[in-house]
Order: sequence, then C-alpha cells, then structure tokens
Amino acid sequence: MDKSQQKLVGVFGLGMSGLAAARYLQRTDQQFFVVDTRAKPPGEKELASLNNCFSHYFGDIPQELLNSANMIIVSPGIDSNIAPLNQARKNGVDIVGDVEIFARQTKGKIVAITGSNGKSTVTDLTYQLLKAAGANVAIGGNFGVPVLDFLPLDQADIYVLELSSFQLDTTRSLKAEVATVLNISEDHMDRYTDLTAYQNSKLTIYQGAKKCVVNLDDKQTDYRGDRNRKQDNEISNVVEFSLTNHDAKYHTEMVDKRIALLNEEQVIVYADQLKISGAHNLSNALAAIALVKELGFSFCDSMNKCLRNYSGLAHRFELVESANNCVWINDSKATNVGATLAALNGIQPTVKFVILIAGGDAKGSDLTPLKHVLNTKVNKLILIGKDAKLFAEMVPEDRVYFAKDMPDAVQYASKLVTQQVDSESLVLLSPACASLDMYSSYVARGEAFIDAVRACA
Ligand code: UMA
Ligand code: ADP
Repeated sequence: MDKSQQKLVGVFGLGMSGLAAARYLQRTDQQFFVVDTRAKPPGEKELASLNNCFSHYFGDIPQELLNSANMIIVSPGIDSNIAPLNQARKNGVDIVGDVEIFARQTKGKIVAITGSNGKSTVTDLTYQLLKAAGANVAIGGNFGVPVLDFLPLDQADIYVLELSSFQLDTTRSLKAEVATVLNISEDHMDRYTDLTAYQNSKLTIYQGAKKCVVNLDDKQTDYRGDRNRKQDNEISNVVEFSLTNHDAKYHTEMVDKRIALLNEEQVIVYADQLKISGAHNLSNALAAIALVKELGFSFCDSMNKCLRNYSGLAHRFELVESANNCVWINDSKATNVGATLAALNGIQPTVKFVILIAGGDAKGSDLTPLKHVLNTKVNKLILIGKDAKLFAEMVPEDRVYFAKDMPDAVQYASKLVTQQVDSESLVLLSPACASLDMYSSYVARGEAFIDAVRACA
C-alpha cells in the first residue's frame, strides 16, 4: 500500500487496550490492521465485528506491513522496543500507546497518577472525591476503562488516569493538569534493565504537567532529585506531600493527640475518622487530597464525607473473615515487594501469630528487602507458585510450608490457627508476586483465597 496515499494504522496487541484502540479506529472511520504474537488473543471474537479492520495476524508478525504503517498503537503488555517494532521505528513509523493518542486528542483535563503501589487506590479515591464535588469526571487507564473508550467525543471534563510505567513508555504528549508519582520500589524488573530505568519511566508523567505532586518521603518520586537528569523547563510547579515532614504542603501531624491530615495549617481529616488503615493509606489519602486541591477544588463537606467513608478497593488488604480470634486478609493485589512490606509493617502489635501466604511470579525482583520482616513478623510462611523457592531461601526451613495450591495453603493455615485460639492470629495473602503463573489475574487469585477461606469456615 502506498503510504503517501493512505494513512495506515496498526494495532499491536489485542487485549483490553488493543480492542479499545480498534473500536476507536472504527468509530473514527480509520482503516487498520491488527497484530498479536498470541495465536488466540482475547479480543479475537469482538474484532470480527469491526469491519474497518482490513487484516489481522495472530501468532506471526508481518514485518513488511509494520514497516509500511504510518502509526502503530502498541499495547502496554508488549515492550515497544521489541525487534519488529524497532525495525518499524527505523522506517519512520510512529510507535505510540493508547494514552498518547488519548492525550493528543482529548480536550479534558488529565489527573495522572503513577507509582509502584497505591495507584488504583489513589486513582479511585481522587475520582470519588471529584465526583462528590459534582465534577463531570471519568476514571480509567491502567485501572478500569482503557482510555480510547473515552474518545472521540470526550466523555468527561476531567479524567483521573492510573498510568503504568508500560503506558508511560509510549506516551510523550501527556501534559497533565496535575501529575504524581506516589512511590518507587522494584517492580517489572523483567521489563526494565534496572530500577533507574523503571524510575525514569515513571518520572515522565511530569513532562508538561502544570502541577507535580511529589512524595517527600520517597525522593525517587521527585524529578529534581537527580542533577544529571534532563530538566524540563515546563515543569515549574512542584508541591509535596509527606507523612513525616511538616514542611510539605500536605502532611500529617499530631493535633489534639490525634493524627491529622493537613493542607498547610488546615486540618482536612483525622486518621481515626478514616475507614482505610495503615500508614500507606494515610499517604494515599494525602496524595488524593493534594491532587484535588491542586486541580483547583476546595475541600467541601461532601468531599470530606466521601473521604471519611472511603473503604478501599477489593483485594487490597481486604478483610475476608474474622472468627475464633483469627483474621483472614486478602491482599492479592500485592504483586511486588513494596506492597507486601506495607502490609506486614501495618500489622497491629496485638496480633501474636502471623501466617503469610506468598509466592507466584516475582518478575525478576530482588526479594531480599522482605528478609527482615519475614524473620521478625511472620511465624509461618506458606508458599505457592513458580518462585516459592526464592522466598524459602530467606527463612529457616521449619518456618516454611510449600502448598500445592490455594486450597492446600488455606487448609494448612486453618490447621495452624486452630492451635492458637488463645492468641490473636492473622492469615494474610500478600504474595509480593504477580499471579499469572497460576491464575488469570490477581482478582482470580484473591477469589480463590476467599473461596478457600469460606470453605474452611
Ligand atoms: N501479549 C502478548 N502478545 C501481544 C500482546 C500482548 O503476548 O501481541 C501479552 C502481554 O505480554 C501480556 C498480556 O498479553 O502478558 C496482556 O497484554 P495487553 O497489552 O494485551 O494487556 P491489556 O489487556 O490491553 O491490558 C492493559 C494492561 N495490562 C498490562 O499492562 C499488562 C491492564 O493493566 C490495563 O487495565 C488495560 O491495558 C487497560 O488500560 C493490568 C496490569 O496488570 C491491570 N497492569 C500492570 C500492573 O498494574 O502492574 C502494568
Ligand atoms: P497499584 O494500582 O499501584 O497496584 P493498589 O492501590 O492497587 O496499587 O494497591 C496494590 C497493593 O499495594 C495492595 O497490596 C495495597 O495494600 C498496597 N499499597 C497501597 N498503597 C500503597 C502505598 N502507598 N505503599 C505501599 N503499598 C501500598
């Protein structure tokens, strides 16, 4: 096909984002082709109804067609630096992600949220707060709706977007109204050369942002931390949040012997008024407050009520059962070391016997930051999944049980807690790993845990 005559668009990947891209191309009446390295990609059936798709290739890669495209919309699950895409890039093809197309087209204001942990919680809470204030707001990105489902006719005035590093890697025109990197700890080390490469990917969220909300407790979230890093003149307005530093515009401090969350001198809420718990969730609440305030909203009564009633998302330190002096918690969304550390560090001192169910696909991460807490806070470590052995290497043999599956893990835990009726126990599923070696998603893993717990009750 002659490139000069026809705008040729390719969609690489036919999962949720690829399908949304295909639907968007259909709605905007553009011809496109689809490529997926999988022989049977999930979107195959729906694609059949989109007649602007003139050809598709599943399982093999049509390099010449890729080279002849004007633009390829690449899904986040595919590394945009794989050889076929690099070759296309060399041929002048514009390789972009769905978020890039969205950023170029939308007239709405973007609130952009990334970080290693807490993205979904902060994205959801920010969205709920804006909704409570009466804003015409939508939520999407890595969480929920793929962004191209919002276009071509903007579905909202404000978009609260959770953005993964994969999405940021293929985005350069974001220009968020307000952007934040919540925290940085190792994740996706199977996609990045090292932590700095991963951090650099996250920090691109600030490019062109009007306001940058950085976490003073984690210097890695501040693009100004590295003098060698290229400075972006467009980034001028930085505000900080912190659990420890009172100089931050949004911070916590003791007020009348209670932990308060403040915007400068003004108390927004007290920690004991919130339903979400743990230091990490106070940090998340501060970030959400900062985002809505920096977007220009004053903190009204309905927002305050929404903040106090917010009870968090499923599969994030979610209470499953509390009976016979034992609490069962589903933290299946803990897919990296940082999240499991937050869960273990948040355990109340009254809990005397802790069983942790962990393991899965560690995604190439260094697990040693967990070693100390595993040895000081965990009485029994029940291991599942592909990288179970990496965990076992960090604790004495007699503290470890290798479970064959989730029901086995839960039954074993149940047996142990029945021997502990006199002291408060906790069984925590917080795997520090992705679930894909055993389940279709962290949701399926969390549900398997919940089902097994209920079956034991
Ligand atoms: N894949 C192939 N060949 C292809 C295309 C994809 O093997 O040609 C594989 C990928 O390696 C991956 C899987 O298919 O294992 C899914 O990839 P995808 O790009 O098709 O994923 P989508 O279904 O479009 O979902 C993506 C996000 N997934 C990823 O980034 C892996 C979803 O985030 C997101 O909700 C969705 O877009 C809508 O925007 C999920 C996720 O796990 C929740 N994100 C990671 C995380 O949060 O840690 C980044
Ligand atoms: P993400 O979207 O970044 O994965 P979630 O809000 O879904 O974040 O939470 C994922 C996991 O991280 C859960 O186990 C949750 O308890 C934990 N978590 C949430 N916020 C934080 C935080 N600020 N720091 C560390 N861990 C967190």
